[in-house]
Amino acid sequence: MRWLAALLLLLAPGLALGQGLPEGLRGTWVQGDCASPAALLQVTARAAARVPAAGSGRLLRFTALREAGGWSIGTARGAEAPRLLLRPAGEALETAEPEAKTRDDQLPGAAPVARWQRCAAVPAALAARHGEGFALLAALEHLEAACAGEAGACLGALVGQADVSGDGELGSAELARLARGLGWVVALQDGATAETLGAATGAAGLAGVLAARLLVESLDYDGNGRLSPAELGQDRAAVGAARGTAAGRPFDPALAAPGLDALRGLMSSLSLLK
Ligand SMILES: [Ca+2]
Ligand SMILES: [Ca+2]
Repeated sequence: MRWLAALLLLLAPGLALGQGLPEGLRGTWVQGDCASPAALLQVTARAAARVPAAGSGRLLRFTALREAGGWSIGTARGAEAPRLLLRPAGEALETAEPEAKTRDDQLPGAAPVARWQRCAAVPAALAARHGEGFALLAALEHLEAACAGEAGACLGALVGQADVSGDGELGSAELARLARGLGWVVALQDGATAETLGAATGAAGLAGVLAARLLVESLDYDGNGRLSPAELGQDRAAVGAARGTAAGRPFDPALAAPGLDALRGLMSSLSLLK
């Protein structure tokens, strides 16, 4: 259940962050040698994922962004509202992860500044281990934009993001890839180390293959072996539209978005066997 709880938190509505992080900061960054990186950093419009060769990784999905002192400062959800500072340094990128107690007007405080470079390619083993997670991280941002409204648009966007073959539908391999990416993102959000991240995504991959096959079996109404957006939404897209009106709880229109509910339902299906 912890996996599911983490997934639902991941899909909780965030705030609109304007333009997001500057384009020049986004993409894949490497710490150390390109052939043998000490860590990878993936920066998207509204998130940053740091995956070291050893030790704990970190995923921050920002709920607030601002510029100060030459830094872009992202603040993420969490008990201590963790922050990440990023700034360009010539061709390189510099980051700092300030301690929770550092005041906003004293950033980055005593936090060490890490330096990152672009590489023409990352080692194949690392690309294989993290590529699907990086792709899902970016896809989530597209989905959040599309899923604030009605379910049809949300499921269409999901197919658009996950459709590797380009036929406009999702087969079981594409759904399994989605499950592996989800497993990676959820594990990293949970503070996985480089070692446990591999195990977690491996487990999510195995469960994802089974869950993806079950999902295709359950919803493939025309029997072509793939799921169209309409099949994904059949009888299910409108479920949950009445959420968020319980007494004493502020109504949050984003939380009640049928698109988001449809997405949560589908992603939960992919994690049922975890
Ligand atoms: Ca496809
Ligand atoms: Ca079908």
